[in-house]
Amino acid sequence: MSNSMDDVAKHAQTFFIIGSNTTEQHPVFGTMIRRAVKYRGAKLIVADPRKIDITEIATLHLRQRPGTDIALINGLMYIILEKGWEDKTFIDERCENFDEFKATVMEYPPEKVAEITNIPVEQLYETAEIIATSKPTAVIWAMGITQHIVGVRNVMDLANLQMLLGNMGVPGGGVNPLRGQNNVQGACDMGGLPNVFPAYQPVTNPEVIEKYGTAWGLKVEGLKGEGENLQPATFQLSNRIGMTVTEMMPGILEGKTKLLYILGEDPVMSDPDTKHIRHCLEELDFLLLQEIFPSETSVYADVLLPGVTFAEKTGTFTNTERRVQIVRQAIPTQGDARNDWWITAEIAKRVLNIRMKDEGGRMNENAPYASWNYKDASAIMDEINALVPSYGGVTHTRLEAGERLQWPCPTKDHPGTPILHTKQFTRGKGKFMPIDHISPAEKPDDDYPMLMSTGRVIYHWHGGQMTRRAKGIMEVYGEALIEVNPDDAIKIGINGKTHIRVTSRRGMIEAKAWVTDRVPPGMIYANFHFPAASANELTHAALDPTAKIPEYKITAVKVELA
Ligand SMILES: Nc1nc2c(c(=O)[nH]1)N[C@H]1C(S)=C(S)[C@@H](COP(=O)(O)OP(=O)(O)OC[C@H]3O[C@@H](n4cnc5c(=O)[nH]c(N)nc54)[C@H](O)[C@@H]3O)O[C@H]1N2
Ligand SMILES: Nc1nc2c(c(=O)[nH]1)N[C@H]1C(S)=C(S)[C@@H](COP(=O)(O)OP(=O)(O)OC[C@H]3O[C@@H](n4cnc5c(=O)[nH]c(N)nc54)[C@H](O)[C@@H]3O)O[C@H]1N2
Ligand SMILES: [Mo]
Repeated sequence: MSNSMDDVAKHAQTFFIIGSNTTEQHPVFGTMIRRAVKYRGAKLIVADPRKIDITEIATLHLRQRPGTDIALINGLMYIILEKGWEDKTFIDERCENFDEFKATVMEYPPEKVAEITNIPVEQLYETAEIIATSKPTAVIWAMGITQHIVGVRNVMDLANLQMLLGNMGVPGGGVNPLRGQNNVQGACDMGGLPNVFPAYQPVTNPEVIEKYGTAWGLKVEGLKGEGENLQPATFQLSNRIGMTVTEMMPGILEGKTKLLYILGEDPVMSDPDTKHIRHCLEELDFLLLQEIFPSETSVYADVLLPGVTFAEKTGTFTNTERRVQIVRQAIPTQGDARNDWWITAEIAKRVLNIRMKDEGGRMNENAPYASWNYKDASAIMDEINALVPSYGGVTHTRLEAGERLQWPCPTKDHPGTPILHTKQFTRGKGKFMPIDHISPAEKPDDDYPMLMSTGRVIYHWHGGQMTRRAKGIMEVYGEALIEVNPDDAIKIGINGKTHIRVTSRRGMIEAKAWVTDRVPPGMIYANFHFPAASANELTHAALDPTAKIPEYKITAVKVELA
């Protein structure tokens, strides 16, 4: 998030929630927004094809056709420009490329947008007026925006909207993606991405390679070759961009991936097109899985290493508003389990030794962070403080003392940064991007006439390895339910029966129907919490070209009685 939860809950005059089931999937923040709407009178626009819980308190609920968000956002910006509601000073002083952007937006008059999105023209005008006049507006989104082949373009267009309205760098405004997993933000910050080192420093930047190579003892002068062919050589960190998960899996069948080390993921449940994933894992040479439970994926593992749960570890999680939070070990480690960081370090040491031996080099053992012998989690944080600029001042000591720190926090006396981009953007000027609507990869047709959207329910967590083990939860929600609109239920002939069969070009599942107007006619909604009826048997791996995220939100399906 560019802003903070407290900040937008306190200062936003309007919340524009687009593609986030906020009260069910982010209940803490959802509650803060609910209170702001109920007690402070803040306005709330929800753009979501489904009638999710938070729409009950919305000023307006826009029910767009799935996969048409760009048309919607462009349509709103068209009206804002038509009425002269844009923030001219902000655009002039802080942004560039306005004219090219405007030319694209002008291609999206309300009538055309209504046709693409199925949102009435009057609602478009009403929405534009609310977000442009009850300022600042905080834009909030999650997977309804990103899990599309246009995920990145959707996000860029929301940034366009906020620059157009001058809602960036101000309290109560901003672009606010809600991060999902407890530490997904921290994992990205620490370089858990194929193209960057920690703090988003590109792996292709020679200065960054030099910096980390030196610190980690991996920039060494050595010798290469054998016997008489020994040559002096410099070893350094690779500057090659790696693969994303969604490239590694198909990479198995292309011979590009030989070995996988999976840490806390259950791809048989969570990756698209389960049959294909199972096939890939069968073909894989070697799978090392680090887990807290046997999972659907563990049957494919050659080696299963027991990591520890959140309750057994000390360390930090970085949340959606860039706040680093300390967690402390509450119960003793169970059985043979070990800290995840310890296991990773032990593997890393051995891999490094083998690599060095193969290449004839030697690590520089005097380098400050070459050893991988960490005493505890705070020793890892010391290294982060030294090497990751935005975390420079986020020390365990400060966190233990109760300081609430949000990065960037470069030094030990820096208070942290609740709001980003207050004076300028990371690249300097904010660049308006001309973004056109593109149709989803798969469209309903004669064979598969309905559209399936997928996501979560409040009671379960992803593949359900943790929540399906909780008795109380299973009593409340013990099997997969598929949301079906009453009109469709009549057409399918449910009429007192309970179970439906859903088929896509990849597979088939059978589950109980939940007949409800939460979904519009023509659309069903399924989850991936239960192996017996996981939506991912049906989904497909059409990827966003930049982020490589799959289009989980749109699959063409056929629905019949089971
Ligand atoms: N209980 C629970 N909470 C969770 C999780 C969990 O598994 N269980 N997972 C966590 C994780 S990792 C994540 S990423 C988050 C996800 O949090 P969210 O993204 O809020 O949840 P989703 O269920 O993926 O769906 C988001 C919304 O997008 C809507 N949607 C579908 N298609 C479109 C579209 O084309 N356009 C728009 N605008 N909206 C669309 C759906 O109707 C849905 O309401 O939740 C986190 N919180
Ligand atoms: N159809 C469809 N598919 C989706 C999505 C969707 O909306 N629709 N959403 C996608 C999204 S946003 C996400 S984030 C993914 C999530 O997908 P996954 O990350 O695969 O799912 P999780 O169930 O969160 O976690 C995987 C495993 O981590 C283990 N685990 C938990 N804590 C620890 C720990 O501390 N250490 C170790 N070593 N293991 C641990 C659990 O036992 C679990 O089996 O699913 C994606 N898949
Ligand atoms: Mo997620």
